[in-house]
Amino acid sequence: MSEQAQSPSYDNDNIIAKIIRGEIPCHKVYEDDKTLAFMDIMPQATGHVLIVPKTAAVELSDLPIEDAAAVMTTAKKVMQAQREVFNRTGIVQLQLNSAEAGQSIFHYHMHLIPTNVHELGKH
Ligand code: DGP
Repeated sequence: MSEQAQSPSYDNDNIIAKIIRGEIPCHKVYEDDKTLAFMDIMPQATGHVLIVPKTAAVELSDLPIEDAAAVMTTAKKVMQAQREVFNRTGIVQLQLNSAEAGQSIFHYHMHLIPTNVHELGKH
């Protein structure tokens, strides 16, 4: 994992850092040099995917713009695949910044959830 732009509060032992290093298994759906996409272990809907940058960033404010661009590029690929595989157009894109917002793993991650926003939390 890149050490660039590391937040002072970044914990190298967070779950996503371990997944990126291969220390915790995941159901990978896409990977390139800057990003990884994998199935959420507690899906809010069928096909719930998490997209993460490989650089150490706690949240959006820590994420270098080139890594943010890479996350968005991967998100567009994953969203297209979700639409084809699950035959639905509605995909919720969600990303929480800080514990106050409900973030529970402190490595930046974007949720792509094939659902209606009003159905979130009801699964
Ligand atoms: P957030 O609340 O935005 O910080 O989302 C954290 C998500 O991470 C939550 O939807 C559940 C998911 N998650 C937690 N532990 C694991 C894990 O070990 N593997 C996978 N694939 N997902 C996990």
